[in-house]
Amino acid sequence: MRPVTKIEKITADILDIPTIRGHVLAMTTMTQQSFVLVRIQFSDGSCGIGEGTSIGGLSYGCESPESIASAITTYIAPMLQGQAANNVNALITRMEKVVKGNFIARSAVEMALWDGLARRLDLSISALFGGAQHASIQVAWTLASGDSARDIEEAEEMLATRRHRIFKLKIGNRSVEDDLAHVGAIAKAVAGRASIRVDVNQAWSLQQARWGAAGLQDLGVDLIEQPLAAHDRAGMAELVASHKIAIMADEALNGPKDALAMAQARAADVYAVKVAQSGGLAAAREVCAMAEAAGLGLYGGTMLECGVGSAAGLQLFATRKQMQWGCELFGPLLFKDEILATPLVYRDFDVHLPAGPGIGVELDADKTKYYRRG
Ligand code: MUC
Ligand code: MG
Repeated sequence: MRPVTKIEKITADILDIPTIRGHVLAMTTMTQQSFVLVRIQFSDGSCGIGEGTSIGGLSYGCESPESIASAITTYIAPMLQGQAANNVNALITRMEKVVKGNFIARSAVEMALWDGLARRLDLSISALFGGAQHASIQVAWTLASGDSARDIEEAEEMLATRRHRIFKLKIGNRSVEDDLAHVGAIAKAVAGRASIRVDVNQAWSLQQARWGAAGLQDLGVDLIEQPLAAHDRAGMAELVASHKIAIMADEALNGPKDALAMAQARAADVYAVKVAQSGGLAAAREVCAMAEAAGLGLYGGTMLECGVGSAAGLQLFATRKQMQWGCELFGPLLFKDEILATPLVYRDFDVHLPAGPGIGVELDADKTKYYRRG
């Protein structure tokens, strides 16, 4: 009889990498990103890697890089070390029982568990999840330099190099009037050549959103992401019912229960599904299924992860029948350096599913060491 493979050791390291330019969001301006990299060693000599990343310290959500790393090393690792490794579902239940909240921390560990299992089976995660239905997915780029002329220049470069033709504009930091002027200038410059969408990151009141949605619709913008506070389902439902422009939920979706409630409230046309925000790959798969069952569109979201988390998201999104709105797994392109041995491929407006087992990517050991905090 083969010995049972056990979880031997779980580590979590914070890596800090500068961004290629300031990334201006409604709640913060990013000049670097901090990733939590999880590595699991198993008793048969196999390994698994995972990533848990948020945005702007504690300004985006209620987990920070430090809290993610600490939840993993202090609570999750001691509880999982020594456990049988192959029943990932049982390990997810164990984590849920002992650690409340901390979705990103649990997601990072779960990712490494799936990665390890898939590698042992010599399968990709998409194969383990039933099979990929897409070899690549159209990938958006976020224009968020804070300056309209620079954003237009960036968009032109992305179109010319066939890297992106979906642009998401970060707004909500200025008045609605100023934001409409900014979006209008970019939409006019690339009219007929790109899809323009905006992400308000919860910054608008319902009154601002009524006005903003009408203005954006007139400018030919395709979609508005999370215009209102995450909890305001009734407000989102009003926008869905009264405007033709698509309304997408992002921060409102923290796992399958939110996905069900948002669908029941008809509070979105599209779900931005984020693996970390959903609480892991398995929960994110359920969020996708709820959107599909409710007839909503799917979009593969990002917490601006490096190649590890981005590849994991891609493995999941590739298994869905349709990703109508594409994805935004461009994280690795926003940073000054790459920590994968072989970077993800961005070509002809798509990000391509890597071929290897597990998440499909390997770390560059020197780079990982170089950017490790402390
Ligand atoms: C968000 O809210 O969607 C995704 C892309 C980007 O530029 O910021 C993130 C966060
Ligand atoms: Mg968003």
